[in-house]
Amino acid sequence: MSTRTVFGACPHDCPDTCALQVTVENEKVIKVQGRTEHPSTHGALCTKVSRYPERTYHAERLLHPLKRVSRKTEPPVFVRVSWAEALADIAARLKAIAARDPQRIQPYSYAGTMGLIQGEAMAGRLWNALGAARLDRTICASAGVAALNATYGQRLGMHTRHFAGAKLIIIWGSNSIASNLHFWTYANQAKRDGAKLICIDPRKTETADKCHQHIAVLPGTDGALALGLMHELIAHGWLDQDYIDRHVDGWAELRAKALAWPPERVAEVCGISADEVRGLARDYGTTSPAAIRMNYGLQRVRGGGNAVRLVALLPCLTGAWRHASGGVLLSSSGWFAPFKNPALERPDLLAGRTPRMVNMSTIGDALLKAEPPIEALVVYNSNPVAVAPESPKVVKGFQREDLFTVVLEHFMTDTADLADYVLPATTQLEHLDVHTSYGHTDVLFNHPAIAPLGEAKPNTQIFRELAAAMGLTDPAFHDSDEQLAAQAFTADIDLGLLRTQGWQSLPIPEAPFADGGFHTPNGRAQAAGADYLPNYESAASAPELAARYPLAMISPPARNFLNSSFVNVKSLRDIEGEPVIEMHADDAAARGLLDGARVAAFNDRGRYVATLKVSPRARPGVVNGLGVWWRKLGAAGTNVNEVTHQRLTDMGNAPAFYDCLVQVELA
Ligand SMILES: Nc1nc2c(c(=O)[nH]1)N[C@H]1C(S)=C(S)[C@@H](COP(=O)(O)OP(=O)(O)OC[C@H]3O[C@@H](n4cnc5c(=O)[nH]c(N)nc54)[C@H](O)[C@@H]3O)O[C@H]1N2
Ligand SMILES: Nc1nc2c(c(=O)[nH]1)N[C@H]1C(S)=C(S)[C@@H](COP(=O)(O)OP(=O)(O)OC[C@H]3O[C@@H](n4cnc5c(=O)[nH]c(N)nc54)[C@H](O)[C@@H]3O)O[C@H]1N2
Ligand code: SF4
Ligand SMILES: [Mo]
Repeated sequence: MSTRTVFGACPHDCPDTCALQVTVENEKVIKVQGRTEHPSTHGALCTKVSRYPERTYHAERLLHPLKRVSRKTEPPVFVRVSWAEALADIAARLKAIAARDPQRIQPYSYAGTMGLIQGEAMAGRLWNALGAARLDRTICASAGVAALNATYGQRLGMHTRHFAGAKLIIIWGSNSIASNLHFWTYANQAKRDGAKLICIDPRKTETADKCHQHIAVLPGTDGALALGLMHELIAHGWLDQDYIDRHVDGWAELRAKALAWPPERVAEVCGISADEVRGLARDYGTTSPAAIRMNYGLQRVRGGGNAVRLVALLPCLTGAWRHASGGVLLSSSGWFAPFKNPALERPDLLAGRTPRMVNMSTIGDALLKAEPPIEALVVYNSNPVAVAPESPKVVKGFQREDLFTVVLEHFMTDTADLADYVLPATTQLEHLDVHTSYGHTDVLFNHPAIAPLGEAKPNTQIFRELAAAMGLTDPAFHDSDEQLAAQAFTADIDLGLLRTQGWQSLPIPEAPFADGGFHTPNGRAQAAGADYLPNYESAASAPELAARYPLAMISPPARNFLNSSFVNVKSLRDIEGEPVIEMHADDAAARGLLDGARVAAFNDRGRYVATLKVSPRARPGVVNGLGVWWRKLGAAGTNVNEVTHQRLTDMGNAPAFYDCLVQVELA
């Protein structure tokens, strides 16, 4: 019997980017564990990824290319074809479109793997060489990214590990226990050392359960709460005027806005009490060091970018940045920017062309209305039919008979069901990759642990072979995955060390903004322009709509899924049980709905069927539709994106998933 251990990195869209240790016995992976030596993730994995072998060896893994033989509006029927046949046919179809207008070819990808190599390294080269349409990758974080760029010049923040030394931690728009486990370890350490933990979230999450206080704001009102905190900081003299004078531009303007937000007004808009506003301001104004773990939950609404700006400015006003354990963290990804090679995807192959850009968050409308039309769609690392907003339109777009769709996947997802060709891709255990992180500041290496299963190929290899089949001969398409990895970073990253140790930590200052030095052109934080914006859909901004659809619905992730990944892993699906809508007892009673009833959340866009859970996790007026189920594994072939809309956030053109009104009735 031969046993070996291989070092890897978790590929999933999660801030933690864990270092993995994979045990292979007789060429089969028998265990995936965390690496205790890796300081940032210290050997602990989440439940999902400890089940990685179950996902990889799943009986339904795609192992051969498949070609569709049924109509798009009929139940999917596929036949097995050879790689040679699939690639020749796909190449011919794409070449014919490219000869007319390459912008009618639309790539669609996101973060199924966060790896730089299996992400865009080779795919980007193909799209650039063809002059295919570009994709605005906005579906998750771009409102927050735009907000941080506008405020601080870059996506930068505190070190996760320094949360352990804070005396106050505000967890703002994040269910960290579910979605950022390794941050939670540090928060818990601070708690044991006497820190106060406060959670700001419409839902009483598992994380809220473990904090000293939970403030259940209405969705999309965080900007108003931040302005109210500023009001109190001003009124009580809790400002660090020296820090503001030296490091903040636009304070006079923001100060004037904040003065219009006394606690009573904030309380009314946010659906909380004025005392909660006052108490939170007192805690924040008088505790040091004070740290804010902001996350993406609060930016998925119309005013999400502005809300992030306002929250991000709070540590400038109290001077919390002076301490290593003070400040704010939304994303650490900007720290990697100087270490990444901008030429990896070979933008030079565009040769001066600027193809049109399509926003992935409005793919439903784009497929139905774009001019010139999208004629071909190549999807990899994403499951848009399940995860993109307003899925009735996304489905309709994918069902166009005149659309040629190729999907690279591990499984027959809702998206693969609507493809013309499905191509089997390798998992993280079968391919090489390198990773950055948006939680910590380490680069990681992933060695392949086993050979590809069946006829699966890495994304890179599929795009290499497709380029060859299309007659593209640039040497850029000959680089191996090893060579791509060697090109991913600047010389400051020691690839040799990365391969043997598995990770390399970036050299980052401990208290990065203790003396200002933000990454804006003048080094000062920018406060001008930030303001509260009400939701598209709320009683205040759309009273007629709210009369018909009086419940705000948010759709945060379920703990045991990762977006729509793992929904088909039975042991994890069994923990989640079934799609649920959580509702407060008062709202259920007002509708005569009982716990366990099969209900539908609906609005003018669609109807999402799920099981009602009458639960104190929901506040009055807000229902929680935990996401993101595969439609075909959900109830009545639906998921929560049946009812979300395609309007975009104030900054970053992101979806406003959590800015959504519905009514709920018996299904
Ligand atoms: N287990 C698990 N982990 C994940 C994921 C997953 O699907 N499952 N997804 C990964 C991905 S892609 C991402 S982007 C990150 C996301 O990481 P986070 O942004 O930390 O995501 P969540 O944990 O869902 O936290 C969002 C929280 O925001 C709350 N929320 C919703 N609307 C509002 C609002 O208007 N204001 C405030 N204050 N809170 C609001 C929700 O109830 C939810 O608890 O997590 C990653 N990690
Ligand atoms: N209503 C609602 N909708 C949401 C959200 C929400 O909170 N509420 N969250 C949003 C967020 S934050 C995000 S990030 C998006 C996520 O949306 P996506 O990035 O589409 O994420 P997943 O649903 O996990 O789908 C990723 C797919 O990539 C595949 N994959 C993984 N690795 C590889 C690989 O190496 N090669 C290939 N070819 N495929 C691979 C997986 O099998 C999986 O099917 O969803 C968004 N949608
Ligand atoms: S999903 Fe997140 S917590 Fe789970 S193993 Fe991957 S990086 Fe770690
Ligand atoms: Mo995300």
